[in-house]
Amino acid sequence: MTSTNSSAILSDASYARHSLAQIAFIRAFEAKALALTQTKPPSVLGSMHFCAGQEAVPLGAVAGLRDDDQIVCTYRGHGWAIASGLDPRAVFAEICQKAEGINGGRAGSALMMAPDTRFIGENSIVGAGTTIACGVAMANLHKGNGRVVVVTIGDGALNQGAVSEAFALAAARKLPVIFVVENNGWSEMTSTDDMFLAKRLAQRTAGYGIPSATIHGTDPIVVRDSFAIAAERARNGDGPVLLECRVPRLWGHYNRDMEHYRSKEDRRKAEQIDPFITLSQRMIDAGLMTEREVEELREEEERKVERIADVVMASPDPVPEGLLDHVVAAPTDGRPRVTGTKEMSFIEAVNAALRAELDNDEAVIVYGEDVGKGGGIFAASRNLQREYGAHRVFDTPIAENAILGSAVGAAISGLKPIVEIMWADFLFVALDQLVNQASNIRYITGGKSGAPMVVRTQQGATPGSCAQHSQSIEAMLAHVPGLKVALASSATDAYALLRAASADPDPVIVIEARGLYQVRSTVELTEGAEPVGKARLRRPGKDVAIISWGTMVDPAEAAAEALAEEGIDAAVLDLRWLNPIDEEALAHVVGEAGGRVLIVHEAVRTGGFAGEIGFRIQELLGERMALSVRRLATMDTRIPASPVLQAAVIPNARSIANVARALAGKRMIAA
Ligand SMILES: Cc1ncc(C[n+]2csc(CCOP(=O)(O)OP(=O)(O)O)c2C)c(N)n1
Repeated sequence: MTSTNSSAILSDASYARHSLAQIAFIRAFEAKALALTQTKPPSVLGSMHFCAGQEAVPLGAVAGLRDDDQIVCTYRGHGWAIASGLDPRAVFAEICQKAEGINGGRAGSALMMAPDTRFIGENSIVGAGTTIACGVAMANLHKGNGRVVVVTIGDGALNQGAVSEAFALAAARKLPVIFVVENNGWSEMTSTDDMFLAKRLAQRTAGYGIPSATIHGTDPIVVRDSFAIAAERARNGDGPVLLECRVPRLWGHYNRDMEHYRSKEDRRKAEQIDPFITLSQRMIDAGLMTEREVEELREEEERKVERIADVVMASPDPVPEGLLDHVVAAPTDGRPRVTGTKEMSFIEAVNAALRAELDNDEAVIVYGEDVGKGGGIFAASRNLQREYGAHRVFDTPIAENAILGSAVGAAISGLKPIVEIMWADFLFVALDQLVNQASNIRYITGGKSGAPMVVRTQQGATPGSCAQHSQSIEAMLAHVPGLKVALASSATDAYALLRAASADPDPVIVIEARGLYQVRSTVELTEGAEPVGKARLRRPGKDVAIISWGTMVDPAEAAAEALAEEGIDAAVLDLRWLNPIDEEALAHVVGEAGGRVLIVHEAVRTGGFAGEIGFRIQELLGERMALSVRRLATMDTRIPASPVLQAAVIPNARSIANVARALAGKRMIAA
């Protein structure tokens, strides 16, 4: 472990003095914030996580970095935000959830973001920032701008899967990332010693080939110089570094922590290495400051904080007007120009759409497991690496959180990642990056930033596919505000929807149908893309409307054809988008069919999206006409591998026709 001796401070006197003032400022800043949560009643509500004792890490790090290097940090990020150069008043206002806060009160203390600056943001999901930082670094490499990304985690976060995935991706792609472990000896209420056998946590990355060091995080000179060395290495193309910064946790885990689990002795030891005390003592010992000057410096910084707090607390709270703005971007109304048509299979259409996007925009990158050299296990990206280069089309470690998290980071940074998650079932090991991360960027930043990324995946049962490779999961994704979800039911739409997703400024998940990959249809090749959220009427009809998406659209159409032979006129609407929902198309097709509607999906019944669509129809039309709404879905069961068993639980053209016939029969009786 490295530390400087007292004499080193003489040659760095002005930096040391500046650091002491910054530590005093951040300490006073947080003490004031803490006090505001402790008034009766509290002046500020909610949790706050303070960096008291850890201040020298952010300020030292920033001193060792280039001015445009970026920061991704944790919920314990007040010090990082201030050291990054954000206006302390705007930071304080955000902590107090005020309108003038950097996120207008949408983030609060633990999720501040400003990706349009060098401060990418905090993260309240332990470890999640690490894969996002990888994506920011990927964008830096892509642009060749020489920027380095610093991502901080606590010691406990080292045990998160996402962090291991970030190490793997950063190592595989030699990303310019500095991983920082702020080891304060505690993870919430659990002592670090109880969770690790290793005495130096920095050893963790040895197996990844990532060099590391353990340093005194209380010494701003050591921190600055260590970061400068790590940054130079990363900037030179030598890949990531990990710095374990040993720091004391002077206060509780958060503002209401009574620390009943912590011994007095442990707290006393922490106080002994308080960076304000140790640094000021060294300044005094070196004859650079007197005790009185130290005291005056501290009082001066406290006065600055008091002035900020007074202004902030007198400033207005956010207003509910505009509350729903920036959940997603405002809808667009683009019209693609058809440049030709071609008959192709579903998977060829995906390949053609990827190719069009790569041609269109240098910012498009395509990656995932086996996506690069191998061209994807279903050949979606076949030949693309050869044609567009390994810097734009590449393989990743088997690390779904790293794939999605890096896509978030790259998207925040101006790239357009189109990533593949091989099977929809695998999304579950990494959902955090969609549900907690991608979905929040636009909302929290009030539209200043977004995460324009596309996630391609495929789902559904095919003969022999096991229960972990056959689920239909669209409802779980469509439930999340901030995410958009499309399902393609043909080659035609595989192309159109992927192009639409790529043109959209928000995170979009395009769910393909593996069972249809070899099915051919005529694809309209286009310049530009249609806007998101448009359904496609496969067939008009007056007697009953069948609404479906993905794999069930073809069976619905086959059912409608069979019913036509019986004299029943059934409409088929391919909804295509579950979020946003095309309400106009929905209301129209149901209205035309006299309110008789059948919703069909391959996903299981309970919690399936038919429930949402049925209620939406009720809300849209319930006061205007009598409605008769039915649904047909896979039974509430695990999906068996045997094709015989699969056929017994999944809807098909015959079962769809049966329910639709019964619905249409009602009309005939009424007539
Ligand atoms: C994925 C996840 N799991 C658990 C939590 C709850 N939690 C918040 S902070 C924390 C402790 C983290 O400890 P450490 O990584 O050492 O960082 P420190 O808080 O000490 O800075 C826990 C368990 C969370 N926010 N996210």
